[in-house]
Amino acid sequence: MAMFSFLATGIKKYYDIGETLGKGSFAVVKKGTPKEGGPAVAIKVVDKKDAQFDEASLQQEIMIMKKVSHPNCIKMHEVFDEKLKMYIVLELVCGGELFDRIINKGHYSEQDAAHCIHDVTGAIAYLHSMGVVHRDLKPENLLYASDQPSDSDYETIKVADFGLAKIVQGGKEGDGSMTTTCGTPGYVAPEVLEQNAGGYGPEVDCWSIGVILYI
Ligand code: PIT
Repeated sequence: MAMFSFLATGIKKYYDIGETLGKGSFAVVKKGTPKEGGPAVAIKVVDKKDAQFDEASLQQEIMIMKKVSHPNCIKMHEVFDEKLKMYIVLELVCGGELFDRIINKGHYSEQDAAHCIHDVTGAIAYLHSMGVVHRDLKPENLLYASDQPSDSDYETIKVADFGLAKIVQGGKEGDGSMTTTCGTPGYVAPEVLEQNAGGYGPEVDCWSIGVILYI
């Protein structure tokens, strides 16, 4: 059973914060090493003084991540809410983004693509069953678990960045539908871009998975 602590201060008492791993939505993600020993973590650092900072949407992201427990989704461990910064302690993965893997590999086989999409559809089916729509699926938000792939075992992918995720009730029907235009051009479903239409539902994630599969 997962436990979450929301500590008011003092992440530096518990973790050494190291190198930058990447950039999420409106934040930087750094490597963290627990002072008391134990496995390293990823720490999403959000600057509350940043013009982009939106307390309500960060609280929503944290609320969603608290519920998420799936082998193909990055897990949240704990949150440190300090005066100037919010620190979200996350599961560490070291394999880098799918985006870079496709670029660097030169070739990306159908088998690689099948494994990748298997993991992503598993994660998204789970999220949808919980009423969570990701809304920003793209190769930059799909992370390889390991940078030391073994030959026997295929490489696990994990979905990251729940910064645009939203909870919907009852799929696309009724008041559960969404109207906010968001996401990343190129991966976003047409109905998300059609602002005057009748809203959209969880299937917008399936559109993005289709574009990712094609790439
Ligand atoms: C890692 C390694 C890495 C990036 C991340 C995690 C980012 C994860 C993440 C970012 C978010 C979010 C959830 C997870 O909402 O290079 O282990 O903005």
